Amino acid sequence: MSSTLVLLRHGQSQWNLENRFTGWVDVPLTGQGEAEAREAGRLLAAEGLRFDAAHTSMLSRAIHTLWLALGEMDQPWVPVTRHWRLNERHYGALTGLDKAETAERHGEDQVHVWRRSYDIPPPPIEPERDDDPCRDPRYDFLDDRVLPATESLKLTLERVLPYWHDALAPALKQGRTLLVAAHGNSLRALVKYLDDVPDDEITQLNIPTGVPLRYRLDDRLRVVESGYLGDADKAAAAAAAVANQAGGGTA
Ligand code: DG2
Repeated sequence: MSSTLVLLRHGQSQWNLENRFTGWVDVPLTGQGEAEAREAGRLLAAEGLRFDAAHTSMLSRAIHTLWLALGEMDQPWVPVTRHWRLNERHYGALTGLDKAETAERHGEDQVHVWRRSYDIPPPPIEPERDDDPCRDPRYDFLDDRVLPATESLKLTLERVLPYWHDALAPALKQGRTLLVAAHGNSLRALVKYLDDVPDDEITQLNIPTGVPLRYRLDDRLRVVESGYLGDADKAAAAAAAVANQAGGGTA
């Protein structure tokens, strides 16, 4: 039995616009981000996709993107699960900093390592910072020991994978069609896993905002085909723009 999984990074957020490291900080979509989410819905509708279920993080930019996309598809009834394991990677001490200024201060190579390396996390967020987003009451139900102070992509994948195995994979094995609206790095983690991308190649992967990435999977959840919906050149240009947020050309 084959199945379809669509991964959708949220539309442009306020801190994407301001070029700030965001991670677990709950920032809203911009007007452009809302338009990207609606356009994603139009692309999904044009493909005739009908979702059995949708999954998102506990962060508003992903949740609102999902609402807007499903609304545009006229499928607002699709059951939605929000889960902290789909949150963006925690950006540690970089949280809130300007990406380009951080590159000027620490060098583009160092910032590239923090943004895109597989297993090197940024420095942990300082314990005295009361703006650590993990302090938000929405996470009070969680054991403190699972709350990150920083995350590499590897740590993000280790946190996302239980959700894949418990919630996503079983439904896909039953042939369900799923939509996952999440974040640049929580989705990079899933793409790394699905496509079995080597550690040293995942550094080149950048996911654009608001462009649906469709996977067709076989009954063993192996990828049969995958690709962005809509204009491929536009998706590639948007991914390149993400790579360039801290300067330095290709990331
Ligand atoms: C961005 C990704 O996450 O940033 O945390 O700043 O997808 O929630 O906007 P998102 C952030 P980069 O890893 O691309 O710098």
